Amino acid sequence: MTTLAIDIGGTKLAAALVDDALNLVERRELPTPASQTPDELRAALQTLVAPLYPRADRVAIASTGIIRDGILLAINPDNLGGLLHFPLTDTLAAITGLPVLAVNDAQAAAWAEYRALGGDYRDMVFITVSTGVGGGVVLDGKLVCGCGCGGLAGHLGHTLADPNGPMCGCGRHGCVEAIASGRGIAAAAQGELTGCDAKTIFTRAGEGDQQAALLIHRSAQALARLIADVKATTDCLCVVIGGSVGLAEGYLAQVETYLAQEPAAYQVRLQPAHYRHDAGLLGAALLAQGDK
Ligand code: ADP
Ligand code: BMX
Ligand code: ZN
Repeated sequence: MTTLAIDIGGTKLAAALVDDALNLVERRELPTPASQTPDELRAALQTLVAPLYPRADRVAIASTGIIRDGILLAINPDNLGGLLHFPLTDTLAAITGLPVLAVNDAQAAAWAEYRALGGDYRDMVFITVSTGVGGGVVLDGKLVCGCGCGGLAGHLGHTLADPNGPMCGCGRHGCVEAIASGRGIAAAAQGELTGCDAKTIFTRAGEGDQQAALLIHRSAQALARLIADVKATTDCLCVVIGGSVGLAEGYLAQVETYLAQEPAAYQVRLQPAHYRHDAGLLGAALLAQGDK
């Protein structure tokens, strides 16, 4: 069977065809539109999948947001141009005429990354540092998705980093996401970095810009503290980091340095996502294959 896998992030949309052996072909990307109404996202998804879906048997979506009954509900609508609610599975079913499965992006990526560990661990946690900060938790070999009514399980980006920190788009002050995410890094930029996105801030840091370097350190420190909390909560032996900020050159090493400053009980093995930027696509495809 061929799966049309789709990854909906706050910055980019990706899609590819995935076969049963998890080979990924014809990967396409488009920017995520920023609009409070669903029409632009629907149109972008249509454009993205049009060349692919005629060769697919089913659709598997890894999407930012809480996925409840096939509907995307943003906990942080700022990550989606203010869009709060999107009928995700119905939209893709209408476009493709195929059966559709949708799960949270970080949960999907967590599953692919857990499988990639090859049975060495019973418990692991995946964290994406991207437009936002997302999380997926695997405990005792099972992906934690919540009770089915809430869908909030694993939303680690909305745990507290600093009660006096910046307002998060979810309505809470000082979430990890408000500080560590790509948007959080960009939002704190001042002076000549005002208006730069996180990618540009990483480039400037590489060129020796002190403010840019501090913004990245602040993100890495918040992430390390979150990881220590994750260790205390789950006692997992491995935390896998993904997302374009998480995978940016030098970032994981900074997180490791900050984590090493925590007491011994909070130390945990950190590694970059095996599937790099495709973890969400492949995790959704695996879940659609019935792997769980
Ligand atoms: P999404 O959130 O849509 O899944 P990404 O994982 O690419 O997408 O994360 C987007 C965020 O990562 C943006 O804030 C962007 O500025 C930042 N980013 C993209 N590429 C890089 C890079 N090479 N280095 C550092 N940050 C990056
Ligand atoms: C936000 C939240 C999570 C998501 C995470 C990473 C929304 C729209 N998204 O915390 O569900 O997993 O961002 O998403 O509320 P990404 O867009 O950075 O990949
Ligand atoms: Zn929040």
